[in-house]
Amino acid sequence: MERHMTLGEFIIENQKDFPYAKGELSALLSSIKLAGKMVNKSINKAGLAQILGKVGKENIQGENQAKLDVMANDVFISTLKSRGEICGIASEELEDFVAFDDDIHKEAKYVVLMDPLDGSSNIDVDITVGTIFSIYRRISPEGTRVTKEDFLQSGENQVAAGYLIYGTSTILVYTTGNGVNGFTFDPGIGSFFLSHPKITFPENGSIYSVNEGNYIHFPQGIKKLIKWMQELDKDSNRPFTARYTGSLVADFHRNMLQGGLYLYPQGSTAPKGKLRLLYECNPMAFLAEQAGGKASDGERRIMELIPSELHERAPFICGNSKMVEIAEKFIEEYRAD
Ligand code: P6P
Repeated sequence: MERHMTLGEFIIENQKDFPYAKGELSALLSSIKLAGKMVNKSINKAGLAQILGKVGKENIQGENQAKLDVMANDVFISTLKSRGEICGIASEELEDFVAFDDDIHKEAKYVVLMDPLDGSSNIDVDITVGTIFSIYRRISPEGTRVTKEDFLQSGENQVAAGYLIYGTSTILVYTTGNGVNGFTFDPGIGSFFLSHPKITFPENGSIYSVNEGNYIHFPQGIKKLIKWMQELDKDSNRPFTARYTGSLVADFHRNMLQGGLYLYPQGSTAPKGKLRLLYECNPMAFLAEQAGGKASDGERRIMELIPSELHERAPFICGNSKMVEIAEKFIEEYRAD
């Protein structure tokens, strides 16, 4: 019986796409795969932690969430460090970047930026969460200590980006600039198998994902866009369907497969939106563009933004190209309001 290719086989087969790489990127992607398996195992037991820890709501909820955020962060840092392919890591969970100062790691070519457990507040209600990562080549000289500038690169410089979605099944989705592919984890075998080859956004979409609880704070153009999406117009397949989980990875994954638009706009309470440019917007933007979609801050292409600090935020509009372009037109038309 024909079987699907494993993630490991796929990485090796596509290593030829990197003439200058001598397998380091492949080894790094494999370490992300291993860390994802370890985090997946802990998340699947999170419910048990709640049952075992029946000593009071705040203890379980707060400690459990804190533990899982920190657990995921520690697992990825230790697992990625152990392969020796990166000279440092920046994480949404940590105020500053982590430099690996020994001689072996200082020679490494790559840095990783990650959100180790995105949407973790959903864990206590058993809703899908994810891990998001970006890989860049360092710009500081090999053999020296990694610097903040190695992490403050525009998204265009990403060598690879992806996410793990811990949902009804666990899927690793990534790109190295040659399209987007998804691999589903088979816990019985302990391997990821190619399940979503060459993912592309459908040309049209009719899903939109936004926290409408923030509606009164949105710019006029976003308000007008939301009302436009809710109007009846059979020719443009409206009204659209609203789907919002509070987990970027889950909303992005569904919208990429079925066609949709994710919005986290700026608002009076969040002047630059909520999502972090480095750990959420850039990796998802790379994936979106590789899947034939777009990602902007409402005016500019996300991957062209030049970060000035590790935790800076950006308004984020991402999905089918057509839907992103419609959103940008509404923003432009009502900019003065
Ligand atoms: P809100 C999770 O905290 C996150 O960063 C994304 O995964 C998610 O889409 C968004 O924030 C949810 O934010 O303000 O709607 O709860």
